[in-house]
Amino acid sequence: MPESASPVTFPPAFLWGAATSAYQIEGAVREDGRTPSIWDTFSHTPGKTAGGETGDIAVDHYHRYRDDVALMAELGLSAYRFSVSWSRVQPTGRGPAVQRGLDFYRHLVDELLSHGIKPAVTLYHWDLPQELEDAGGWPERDTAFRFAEYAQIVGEALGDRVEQWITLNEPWCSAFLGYGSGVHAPGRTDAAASLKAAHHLNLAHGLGTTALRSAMPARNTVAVSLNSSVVRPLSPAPADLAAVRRIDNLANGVFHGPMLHGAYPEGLFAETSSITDWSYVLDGDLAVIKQPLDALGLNYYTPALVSAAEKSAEGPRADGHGASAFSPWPGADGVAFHQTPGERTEMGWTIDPTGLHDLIMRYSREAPGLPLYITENGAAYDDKPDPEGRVHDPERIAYLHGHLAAVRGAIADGADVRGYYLWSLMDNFEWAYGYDKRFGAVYVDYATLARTPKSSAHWYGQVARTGSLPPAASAGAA
Ligand code: PNW
Repeated sequence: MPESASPVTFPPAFLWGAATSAYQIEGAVREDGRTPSIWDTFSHTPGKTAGGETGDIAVDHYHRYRDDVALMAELGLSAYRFSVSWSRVQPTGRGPAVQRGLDFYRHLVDELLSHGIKPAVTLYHWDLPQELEDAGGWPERDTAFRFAEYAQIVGEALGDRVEQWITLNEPWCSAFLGYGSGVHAPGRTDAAASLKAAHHLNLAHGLGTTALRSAMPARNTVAVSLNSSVVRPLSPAPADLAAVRRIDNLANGVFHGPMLHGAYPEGLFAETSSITDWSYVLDGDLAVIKQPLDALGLNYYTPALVSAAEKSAEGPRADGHGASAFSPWPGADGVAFHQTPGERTEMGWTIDPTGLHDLIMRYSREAPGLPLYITENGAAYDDKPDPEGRVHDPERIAYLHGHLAAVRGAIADGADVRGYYLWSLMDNFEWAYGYDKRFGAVYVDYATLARTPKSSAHWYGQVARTGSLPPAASAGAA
């Protein structure tokens, strides 16, 4: 066998997981005391999601979690990342916890552990209790303190059996898609509010990390999952490099700056001074936000390609973040987004595994010594069962193969990557896109809610069981 065809082996303790989030899979939105989150309200508002679709039923994981865990075990996964629905646990976003809400997650965790699957809990994957939004939402400082209280409650309830904790998932999406471009809940389009939200999400991460640590055994680990962008210049011209720096501040530095270094990135305040004066960054906040972390989660799908522009085009922006006349990039009107050349997935996102390698190496330098996890990576395709009911998705296998090879390459280059969570375990509610975009390794028939592992699920399970990547040539054939 030629050298290039030999399998690529991963470190023995490497975690092979899949990821989901509460609102995207659970359904059962009115059961056991749960109250609406901003995503219930948003998805029930006409015109906000494709076809008016909602997470009311989603894939009914709330009632099918036992079967779903059995399926994960059958496939051979060693880890599972899921999120807790805040309004299931604290219906008003404050005050005492609802025991039945906590029980669901306790049962889920016990089921995972009994199958030898390591749970990783995300506390916040975008579903703010509606009552807290009504009180001002993330632009309101108090929301960060409410999050810390919620973190304490969940930490106390599950800290004896869950070791891996993630405070926030992709705060960039919460702040800038939720309050800036408005394509995500709560659908506000207010640039100043989006920056205020970003600061209070940072504060929530810091306060939440401290609360978790006080509530749990010291052996547990706390991390955050960032959808840190790989931002590339259209040309090496100084103006394009300046555009990269500007977007890098708004995509990455605005979160990792305070969280990892205790400071907002240089230039950010000046670049956004026409929008906000940042007076809500109070003395002591940055020390609260910069908590020692045990790991960093990186979510990666596609890189961004930018250049300097006279003035950004009117109307919907072609930067891959959904159609909105409002930008999710406050103060960056002088930046144009371009389509990265190459093959794309069903989301229109260009497939570029070198971006994942670059992202890992960047954070290896940004946070030396901090273990990294790829907490999301995956692709949407227009999967359809064949006449025998089997679902063949060679494109997804090729995508996963390329990105896992990039992870392995980064490890060879010295990065400390400890695990990989495929997005997603199964097809689910893809936010504003509804059920149209299928990210799952497992196919869901939305008429019956039956689950069928796609060929990529079998392929990935084999990788997980063996801890090694087969030659690329066999990828499509699995
Ligand atoms: C992430 N963007 O969402 C989320 O964490 C998942 O819940 C989601 O299903 C998955 O990726 C696929 O979309 C993102 O516009 C949504 O840059 C939008 C963007 C990035 C991530």
